[in-house]
Amino acid sequence: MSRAVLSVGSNIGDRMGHLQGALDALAERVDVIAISGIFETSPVGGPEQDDFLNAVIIVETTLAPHELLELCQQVEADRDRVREVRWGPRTLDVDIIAMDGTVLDDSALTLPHPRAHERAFVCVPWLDVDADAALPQGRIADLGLDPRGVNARPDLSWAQPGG
Ligand code: A4P
Ligand code: MG
Repeated sequence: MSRAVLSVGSNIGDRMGHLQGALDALAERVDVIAISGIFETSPVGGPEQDDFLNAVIIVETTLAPHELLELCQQVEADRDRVREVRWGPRTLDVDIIAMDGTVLDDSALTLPHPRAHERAFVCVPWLDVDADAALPQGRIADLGLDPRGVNARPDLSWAQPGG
């Protein structure tokens, strides 16, 4: 079994519905170990676009890294994800942030995710589920990321997967 850290984000349409849909679909194929709270985040990079909802989901799986990527992309496609602009608006983005200590860099998959350590919209939710979260760049809690633009939304909550 490998443990993987997944980042989910949405900034089009029923954002919470898309994140919940991602959780439900993932839970059918992998073991969900922990889920962060929901965060409202200012867009980073890309064109002018609406705020995102972001969260982190920790899973355990026997899938190989590329199989997990394929699952993430299937889950995105099921939420009508259309790839138009890099870093542009999306119904659902599911990225693999890290998978145990796996280091990998090919045309389809880079692990750990090469931009995760500089992104508060990934790291703040990750710390919310795992205070000891770490990347090769160091402990996330020690990276000194600027948390501005990343705000907890305690009014939003997950439903039990499949419930
Ligand atoms: N790919 C390589 N490594 C990975 C990985 N570890 N996980 C490849 C997932 N995919 C990986 O991704 C492009 C290609 O990256 C895929 O075909 C896959 O083979 P994509 O999802 O089609 O496009 P993208 O998400 O626009 O590109 P990218 O480079 O993954 O974007 P980022 O860096 O993830 O940024 N601002 C806020 N507030 N919240 C967000 O969630 N997201 C982004 C996307 C930008 N700004 C944001 C947010
Ligand atoms: Mg992506």
